[in-house]
Amino acid sequence: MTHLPISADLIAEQNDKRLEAVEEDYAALSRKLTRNGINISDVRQKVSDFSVAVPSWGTGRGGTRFAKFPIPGEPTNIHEKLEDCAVINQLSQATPRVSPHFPWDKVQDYSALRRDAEALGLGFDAINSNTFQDQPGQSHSYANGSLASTDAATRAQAVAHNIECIEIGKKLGATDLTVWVGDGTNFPGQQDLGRSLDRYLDAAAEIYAALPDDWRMLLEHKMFEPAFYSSVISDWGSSILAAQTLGEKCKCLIDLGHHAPNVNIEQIVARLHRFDKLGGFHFNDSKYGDDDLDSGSINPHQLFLVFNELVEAERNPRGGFSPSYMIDQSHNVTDPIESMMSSADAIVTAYSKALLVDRDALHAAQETNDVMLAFQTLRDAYKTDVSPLLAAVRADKGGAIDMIATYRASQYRERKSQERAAVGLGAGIV
Ligand code: AOS
Ligand code: ZN
Ligand code: ZN
Repeated sequence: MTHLPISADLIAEQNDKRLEAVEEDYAALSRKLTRNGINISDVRQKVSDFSVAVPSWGTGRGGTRFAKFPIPGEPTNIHEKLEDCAVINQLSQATPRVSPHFPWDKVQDYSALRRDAEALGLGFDAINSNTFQDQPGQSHSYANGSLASTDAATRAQAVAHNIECIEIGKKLGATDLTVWVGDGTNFPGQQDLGRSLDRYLDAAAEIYAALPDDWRMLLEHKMFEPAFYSSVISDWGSSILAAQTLGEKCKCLIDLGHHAPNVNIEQIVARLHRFDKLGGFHFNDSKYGDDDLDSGSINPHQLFLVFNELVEAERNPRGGFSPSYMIDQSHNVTDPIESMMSSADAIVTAYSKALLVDRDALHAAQETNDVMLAFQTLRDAYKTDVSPLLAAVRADKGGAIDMIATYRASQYRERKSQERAAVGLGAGIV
C-alpha cells in the first residue's frame, strides 16, 4: 500500500485556488492548437505518459569542490533520499523512478529497499557505478584510473564493482547500468592515448559480458574533469566507437554538460539515434562547463531542440527508440526538491513544445529548402505557452498545479529538519 509524504488534502486545497485560472488558460490553448490542426487531448496523453528519473544523489546539497552548504532537513541515507524523491514525484507526477549510485547509497537489504520505494510510489532507474573515487578500505586506488588503469588488479577491482552494481540492479528491478569513469590524464605524455583506450575496452567488455539479456550498458562521455588534459571517453565519438565495439546492448548516454562549449548537442542526438546508439540522457544546464545547473535555467531553447530531435526519432525509430531520461544536477544554493521539480517542469515543457511542432510542414519546408519557413515552424512551437497543459496533467494525476507553492505550504522540509540528523560540512563533488 502506498504511503505518500504530502497530504492529498493539502494538494487538493492548493489546487482549488488555482484550478479556475488553469481551466481558462487551458481552453484558450486548446482553441489555439485546434486552429493549428492539433488535438490537445493527443498531446495531453503523451505528456501524461512522459517521465524522467531523478538521481538519488541530487536530493542532497551537492556543493562544489570548494565547499558544501547543507540545509536543515537534508536526507542522510537512501531511505530519506527516497522519501524526498517521492515528494518530487507526488507534486510533479513526472519522476516515478530513482537512479541510485553505489557505493554512495548504503543499503543493508535490497529487497526491503525495493519495497520501501514501491510504498512511496517509486521504482528504480539506471544503476550508477562509482570508480572515480576511492572508498575506505579499498584494496587498489583509482588515483591513476579505473577501467583504463595500467594496473591489472585495479582494473579487475573496477570491473568487479560494476558487476556487483548489475547484481544490485537485478534486486532493485533496474535494467540499465550507467558507466561514467574519470579516467584520463592531466599531462601530455602521462599515458599512451591509444593503449589507455585498449585497456578501457578490454575491461568494459568484461562488464558487458556480465549484462543480463534485457539489460543495457550506458556509456557516459565527458570532455574533462577530473582529467584536465585527456579523458578516455571524452566525447560522443569515443563513446559510440566504444559502444559499437562492445556490442548491441551498449549505448551512449548524453549528459548535457559534458561537451565542448557551443557543441551542437541536438545533432549528436540525431547521429547517435541514426546508428541505434542513443541510450539516454543526464539532463542539466550549463554556462561554462559541467556546471550541473538546473535543467532549462540557462538554455531552454537548446533543451527544446534536443527534444525536437527526440520526437523526430520517436516517429522514425530506425533500429528502436527507448532512451532513458534522467536528471543529473548539483544543487548548491537551492532546496534540491524545489530544483528537481522545477527541472522536471522544464524538461516536460521542452518535450511538450517539441510535440507541437508541425512535422509535415517542417519536412515540407526542409524538402523545398524554405529555410525561413522551416525555422518558423520550430519557432511557433517554441513560443507556445504549454504551462496550462502541464498544470492540468499534473492536477489530473494528483499532483500540484503550483509545485513550489504547494511544497512550501506543506512545510515538508521544516518537518524533516526536526526529524533528521544534520549532515556534515565539507566539499562534496558530484
Ligand atoms: C560526472 O560528471 C557525471 O555527470 C556522472 O554522471 C556522475 O556519476 C554523476 O554526476 C554523479 O557524480
Ligand atoms: Zn552525468
Ligand atoms: Zn557531469
